[in-house]
Amino acid sequence: MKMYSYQLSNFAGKCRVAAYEKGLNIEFVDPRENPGQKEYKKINPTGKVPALETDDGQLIAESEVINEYLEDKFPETPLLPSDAEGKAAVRSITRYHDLYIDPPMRACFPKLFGQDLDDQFIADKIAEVNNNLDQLEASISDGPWLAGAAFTLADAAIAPTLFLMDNLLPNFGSKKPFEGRPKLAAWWQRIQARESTKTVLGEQGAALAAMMKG
Ligand SMILES: N[C@@H](CCC(=O)N[C@@H](CS)C(=O)NCC(=O)O)C(=O)O
Repeated sequence: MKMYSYQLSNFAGKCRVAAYEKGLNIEFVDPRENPGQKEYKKINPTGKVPALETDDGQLIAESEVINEYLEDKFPETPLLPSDAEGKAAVRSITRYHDLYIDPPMRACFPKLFGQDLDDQFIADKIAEVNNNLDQLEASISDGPWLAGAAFTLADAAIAPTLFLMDNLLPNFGSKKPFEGRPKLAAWWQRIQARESTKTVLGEQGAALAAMMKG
């Protein structure tokens, strides 16, 4: 299998966490280098990462669809509980991530690349980010993992995004994401010690350092 991925991308990061957890043999490719963005759009019209090319040549886009596919195809190391209620609890976190947690953070990114965004716009988005993080803090389990005793797709989804928030939010005048959120802060310690997430956070860190260097 081949996965189109950027090292810094939080969406690609959540799929790399799942792939590393499951010990899968996947070739990771940056589509800006190979096959190049123009050709990549012929394979994946949105041009976004991640996308997974299966061994049969099917292209699967959208990070959560990819992770659910990996879970269906390689269930030996499960990242979803076996019962319907447990699955729903994990999926409510992954969906909350995609629909609510990521978008207001992402809306601020153009400012990092020199785009002149209105101060009030940034302030509103940062307020939304912090409100959503408060809601996440209120809804997660007491641990050790976000949805309870087992590491799941919920942890895979949230960790790479919180890496970006931890490193980038202060640029927008926000407090750090773990400040005043004890459950998330304790979880973050565990995330940094776990092999799959430690690896992905390291990959994101190297890519961020390279980007900042210019
Ligand atoms: N809903 C998509 C979002 C993917 C996404 O926004 N990827 C970003 C990187 S984090 C991207 O490829 N941006 C480049 C672009 O939009 O051209 C998913 O879950 O996979």
